[in-house]
Amino acid sequence: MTQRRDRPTRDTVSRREFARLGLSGLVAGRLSLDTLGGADAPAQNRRPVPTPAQLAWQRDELALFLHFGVNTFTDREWGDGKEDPQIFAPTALDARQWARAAKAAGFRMMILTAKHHDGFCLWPSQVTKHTVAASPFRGGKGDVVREFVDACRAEGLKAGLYCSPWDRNSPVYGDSPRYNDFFCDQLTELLTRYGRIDEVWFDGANGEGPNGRKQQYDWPRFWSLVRRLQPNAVMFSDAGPDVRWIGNERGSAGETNWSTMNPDAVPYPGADGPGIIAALQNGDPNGTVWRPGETDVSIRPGWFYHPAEDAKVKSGAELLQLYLTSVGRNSKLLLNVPPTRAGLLHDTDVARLPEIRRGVAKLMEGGDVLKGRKLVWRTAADGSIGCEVELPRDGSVALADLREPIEHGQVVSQYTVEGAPSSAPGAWQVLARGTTIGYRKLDVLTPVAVRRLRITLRTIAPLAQPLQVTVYAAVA
Ligand code: FUL
Repeated sequence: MTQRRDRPTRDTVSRREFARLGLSGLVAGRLSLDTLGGADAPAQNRRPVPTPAQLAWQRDELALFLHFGVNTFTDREWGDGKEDPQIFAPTALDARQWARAAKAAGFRMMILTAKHHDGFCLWPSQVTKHTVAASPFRGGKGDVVREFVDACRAEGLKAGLYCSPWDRNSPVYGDSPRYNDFFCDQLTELLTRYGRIDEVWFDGANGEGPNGRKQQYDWPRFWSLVRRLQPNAVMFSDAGPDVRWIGNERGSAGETNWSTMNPDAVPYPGADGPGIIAALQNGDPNGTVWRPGETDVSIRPGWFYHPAEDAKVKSGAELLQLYLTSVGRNSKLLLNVPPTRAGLLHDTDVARLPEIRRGVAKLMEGGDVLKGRKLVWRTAADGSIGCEVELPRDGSVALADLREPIEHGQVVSQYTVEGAPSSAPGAWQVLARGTTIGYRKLDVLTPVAVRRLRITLRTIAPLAQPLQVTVYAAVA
């Protein structure tokens, strides 16, 4: 998520000590970031489970990411903070167009870069002049965050905000306590002016300020503030606390993807070191907190709009693949579609978005071969759990959709889907196999004619409720 991963020094305190310190702003650099675990550490012998907000976040499956700001007008990916606000001049900005495109394609939330690393604020912040109020947009009276949130509400979408802690414009960046105050003031504006916000998105980029000093972020303070101002929002970062980065920007969650995490594995956003990416990709079956992975990827090569990339928008087939490697691997897809200089989503991108749903529907068009069947699960002597079903006729199957009852936690560590034809009932052939399932595991199946299906699982703790299994027939 970030290219700047230097490790600030830090000390740790216990969870109890943090609770005692409460929301104090005086604790910069003193707290371990795992003290704010999203779903709190489970009672002994109980595995972590999602909070209602984490569960809703996961079930939404698709969110649209919008990178928009001065970079849109300079054709850059990272601004240096010296941009003249006058360059921010979208001519036809229409946030409803963004929201309509998202909604029509099945997206449930949009997340806007209210502030990127260049420090330019898309809302009229009172704590800096480097904002939309100093731009020609709507005669200096505009507020892109307001228009964005209003558009979300009008289309029934949830709203999320990205506020970059790295700020290359702020004169106090690097003067750690002062910048932390400044950043909290900005968060307070964003989280009190616009009604309900469902996700707050933090990247971990961390540079030096004009004083030559590296900024020490007070993450516990930021997170406490967000929790207090928007208790229903999930917070995203490399280190959660509610939702973790999936470890790459290619759109690919780990094939093994536990929603539980060991919070020490990624102690703060932007942490670097051996094992961090693997921990983000795979989670940890023995993790003490529920911290599912979010997969962020752009529909174009860059995060911001660049005219030169108009012919490089991902194809429908590529977008379907992203869905399968994110949602289909127990993650959530946060797909970036950057507004143009006009302030609109590009026609090509808008036309591609519905391809995700179309592609999924096509994989499912043969219908569920198990529809109306009650699966009977048996535990074998070796501890595995299995079920076997006879289908009405021979035919090949296209897709398996397996789901664990994650409101009770995640426990499946291995599974196999096998099929056998009526001509050779004992000749089981593997159609798909994998490790974790979680919220949802989607597998495109080996296309062979089968009459019987067998599903076998291994779990690391008892399943609270049976697995939900849907297997779609292939269409000839
Ligand atoms: C990263 C940033 O550096 C990129 O510019 C982009 O915003 C990406 C989603 O997160 O940390």
